[in-house]
Amino acid sequence: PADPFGFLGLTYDDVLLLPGYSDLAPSDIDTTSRLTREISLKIPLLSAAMDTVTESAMAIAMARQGGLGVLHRNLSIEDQAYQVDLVKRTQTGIITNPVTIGPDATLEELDTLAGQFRISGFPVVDADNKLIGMVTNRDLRFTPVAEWATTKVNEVMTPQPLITGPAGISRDDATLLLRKHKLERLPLVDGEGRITGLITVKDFVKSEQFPDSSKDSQGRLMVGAAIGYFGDAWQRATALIDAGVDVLVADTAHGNVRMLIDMVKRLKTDPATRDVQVIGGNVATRQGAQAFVDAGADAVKVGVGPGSICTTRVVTGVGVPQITAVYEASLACKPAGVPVIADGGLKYSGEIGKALVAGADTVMLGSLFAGCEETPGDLVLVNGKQFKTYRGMGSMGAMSSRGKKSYSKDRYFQAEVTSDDKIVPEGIEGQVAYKGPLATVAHQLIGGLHQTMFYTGARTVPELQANGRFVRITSASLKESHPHDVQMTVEAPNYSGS
Ligand code: RVP
Repeated sequence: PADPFGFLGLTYDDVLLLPGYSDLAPSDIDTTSRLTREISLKIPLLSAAMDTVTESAMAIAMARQGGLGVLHRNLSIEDQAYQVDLVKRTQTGIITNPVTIGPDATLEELDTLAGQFRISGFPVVDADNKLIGMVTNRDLRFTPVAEWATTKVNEVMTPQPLITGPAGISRDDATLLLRKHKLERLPLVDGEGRITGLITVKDFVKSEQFPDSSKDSQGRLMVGAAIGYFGDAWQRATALIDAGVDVLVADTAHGNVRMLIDMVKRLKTDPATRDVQVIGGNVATRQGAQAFVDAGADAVKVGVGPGSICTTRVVTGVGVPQITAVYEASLACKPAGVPVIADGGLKYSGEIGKALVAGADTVMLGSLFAGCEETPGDLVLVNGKQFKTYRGMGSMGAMSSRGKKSYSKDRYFQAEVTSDDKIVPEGIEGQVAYKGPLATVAHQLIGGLHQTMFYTGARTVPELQANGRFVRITSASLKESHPHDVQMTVEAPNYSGS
């Protein structure tokens, strides 16, 4: 090429958004944005598919807030599908596929089932799936544990006649029935008396508490899950679909790879899989994004090396500063109507708006969420302060066979490396400050985005994307942006210094 150095790449700290004329009340502002061709989210946030960030508890919390959790894949296929199942069975008014039990099951089996699915009440059905009773944890309490192995469900259950609702009952009618009969649970049956659903009071109250939650067409919480292309990735994809996953994220650290692009193409053409939304990633160039657009991806995820725990750029010398990467990818995605996800590198709420103006539609966060109560792993106490572990999926810890088997090291193209001392990591292991429940963390992040939109005069995300303008800044300006020349004495909930 004539100019071997190409163009200058910019990242979050290189730019600020220009203020714009604003004639808005804060309540006018709407943060809804497109996740994929077919799914929109009320808040444009995703939690990263990392084994210290997103398992079912985090995915549930994310969907309740109006975002989406992407389940990591450093798990067996069965375990990951089970996590999807846990999310799909949670909250939301109506459980469409309730776990049932037979009348001849023992109380010991009932207890095991209750633990496995973390639920406390079951419809009892006959071989024909007809409802013959209800049994709950309470029914266990009056039988001594020593007799659980020999006592059958039909000896303790509440038998028919039960109060039931018709299969297609409305929310209002269900509320009336629950109130009138002071029910904890309302089983739903079809004309033949076969079980079709279950409503619990607890879930009904919760779905009122989370009006913005991300729900599928049946009212269940939405969830994403990561897959790759290597080995049994196809089986993983179909198992996740069977469990009800809404979005598959087919990604590796370098997504501009033929086998991964082929995987996306196959997922979007095979009749067994093409109805699920598929995100391809990660790329950092226009050409890389175009390859996924051409393969039929429903969104493209952008980010090579910006992650807080990522060493890809130092280990390989490859990467593109994130604002430029997002902009370049959007040049391929926008004309095709394919949303862009800015993945990694965000440190503050102000960077969400920057990513959106650069061309993203949603952002994926790792370090900003890793300190939440709902992430996997225990609290670590260091010098009287609480922390949670946070590590790269390309770190030694996530890729080595120390501890337990690594299922995801093919994300860093190390699937065939069998001995730990031959692994070439591209990430580090560390910890972040404990931040409490996701709801409070998300409140600060979305509160920041609201202010971005107010300061730029944008009522909606598409308005912000269309009208937002950057100013490039120097390192002197960056210094001016942060608090300076003062000693911080009180920590703010959305600013931790550096
Ligand atoms: P951050 O939000 O800056 O912590 O970045 C999270 C992102 O970093 C993830 O969504 C993923 O794309 C990337 N990642 C995860 N592991 C590694 C690694 O080990 N290099 N990178």
